Amino acid sequence: MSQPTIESILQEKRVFSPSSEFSQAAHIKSLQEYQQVYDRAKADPEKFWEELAASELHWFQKWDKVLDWQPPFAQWFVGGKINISYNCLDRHLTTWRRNKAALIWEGEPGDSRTLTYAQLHREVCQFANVLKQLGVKKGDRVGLYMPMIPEAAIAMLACARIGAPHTVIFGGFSAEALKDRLVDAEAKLVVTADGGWRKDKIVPLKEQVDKALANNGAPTVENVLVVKRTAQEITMEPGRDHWWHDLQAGVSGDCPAEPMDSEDMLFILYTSGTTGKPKGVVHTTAGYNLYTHMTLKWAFDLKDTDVYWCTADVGWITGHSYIVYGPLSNGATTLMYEGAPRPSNPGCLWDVVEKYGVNIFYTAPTAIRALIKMGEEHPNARDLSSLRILGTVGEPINPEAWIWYHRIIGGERCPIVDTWWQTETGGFMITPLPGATPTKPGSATFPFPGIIADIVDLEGNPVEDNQGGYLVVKHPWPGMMRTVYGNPERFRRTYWEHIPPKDGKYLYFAGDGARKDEDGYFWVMGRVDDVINVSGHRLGTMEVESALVSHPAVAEAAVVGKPDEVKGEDVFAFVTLEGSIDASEELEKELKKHVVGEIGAIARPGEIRFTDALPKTRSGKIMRRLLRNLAAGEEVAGDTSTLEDRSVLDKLRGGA
Ligand code: 7RM
Repeated sequence: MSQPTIESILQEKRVFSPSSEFSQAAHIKSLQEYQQVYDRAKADPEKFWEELAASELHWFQKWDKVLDWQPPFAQWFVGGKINISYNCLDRHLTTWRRNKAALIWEGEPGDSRTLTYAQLHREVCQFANVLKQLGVKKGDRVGLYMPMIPEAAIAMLACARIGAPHTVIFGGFSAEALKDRLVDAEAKLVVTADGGWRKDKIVPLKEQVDKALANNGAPTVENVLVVKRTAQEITMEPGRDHWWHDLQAGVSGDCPAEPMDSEDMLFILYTSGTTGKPKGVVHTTAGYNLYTHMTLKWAFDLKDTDVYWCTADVGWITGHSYIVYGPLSNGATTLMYEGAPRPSNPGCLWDVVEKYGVNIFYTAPTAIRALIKMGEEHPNARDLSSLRILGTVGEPINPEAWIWYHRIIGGERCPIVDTWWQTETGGFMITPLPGATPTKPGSATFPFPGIIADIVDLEGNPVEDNQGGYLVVKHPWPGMMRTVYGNPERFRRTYWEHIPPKDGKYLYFAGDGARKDEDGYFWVMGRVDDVINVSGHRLGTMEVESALVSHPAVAEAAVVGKPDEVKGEDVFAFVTLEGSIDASEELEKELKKHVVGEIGAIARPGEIRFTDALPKTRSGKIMRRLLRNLAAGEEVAGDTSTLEDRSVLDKLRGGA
């Protein structure tokens, strides 16, 4: 029941419509209204976004031009001056929201904290002043390697306030991966914590930072700020390392937001691709602010009274757009949770829903599948009646998980909002609007207003309904990534030339395969490149292969995704060893550990199969399709005539 199969999806014919009470109270109230808004946006996207920019955001100075499109490089709201931290904080202080909960934090073990807009504003201003005191200036990059604590959001907003782009590095990444990202971003300062809670264990974040910076590993980093969270023993390097609470104490809470150009860089976030090292996805200020604001408002039908909870980690785009910036820009109450369901506490999510009366809940299919396994007695034993909308993101959701979510968590009354989007897109691209869109389990339904999406072949020609093809976007949108940090050519190649532009018309290539059904519903099938999706996290097979071959015992490695009931896909590695070295269980363990050290626990191979040779074509290309079949325990399908040495395949099968 892991990944939806084509068969299960083609058979999926159920349609779920919102109740009329729900629709009447929603921002967008009917499919007809969605159609009207969509058509208006399509007819004149610039006018559509311009009107929303004027009515929804605060500007220090208005723009001169809505869109400057020099394919594939876009600039939105050119000439405008804006600050996203102002839009997330200051502008709410002059309204009744001043004393509204901005951030509710539920920590481990049993800690909690609520910050009102006024309190969050003060903390952000103070921390912005701390950054300034340490010499951080507009344009300097700041690395954040944080647990899920309020200080993560505070640090992001403080960076945005002074115009220092942040780069958040997920706390599950290894010291090696952290170092690579700090080096690529040329970070001047790192914010971290002594440790963080992950399930029932402490993750030694500061120790990883020490490792990353050892031997001048990231030479641009001058200072490290450390939040005291878990209070275990750590070493502080005099002159370089400072406690957050020491510097925050006594610093002024007055720090006016810097008026930023619309196109000033807001953040870099690294994500995996087909080739090479992870790419630094660059997002800029105004377009990202507007896009995350509008998509959250309409797709989650956000109301001022809602308690909104997204379970992602701030280390991923979902945490950036939909824990921090989107909700706070809307003046919402956003909940941040440090914990995770685990055998010792299988009902913890539902305790949080009950404790705070959560109204909107947003999580990933992999989490839903893990919760199904834990048993419905846990949600059934809690009062979940506050919930009114349920969201999902990260991978295609299998209809079985969709139905369970709808029935057991949503009590059959909550619309399911299946949001298709990417780190690169900044915000939701294909998503139901819960008061308007009849949903089909497994389909992300229709494009958001202003988004022109299609399914095409490799030449860019639209394919017939229900024919599989490549998911593309045909017009720039405000939340789109602007470039790959330091590598505009890679940006052009990866996203805009994979399907060659025709008559000057550029198509954004998402890297996903999809189809559109006879009713125009989009069904995203998954990646069509060498990216695997492990528990909703993107991982380049080549990254894992590089990690494996950096071990002295490994000669060659090929990594594929193996279907997994809970994770969606698991990492499966085929490895050939250096001449004199023998395969052993011990070596398998050591290699797994090595990958964790190079990348992080999310990349740990579930299985490593040692082999004498890898199946290759006559031109030397590894035939991954065959390896995927083998990993899945399937018959090797399709054409094998290009295989150079057929005995390799027989041997690999023998090992199965
Ligand atoms: C937000 C996020 C992006 C990739 C994307 C897809 C897959 C995400 C859905 C989905 C089907 C969805 N950013 N994906 N959401 N596939 N339905 N609702 O996940 O950059 O980390 O990953 O995730 O393959 O290309 S991401």
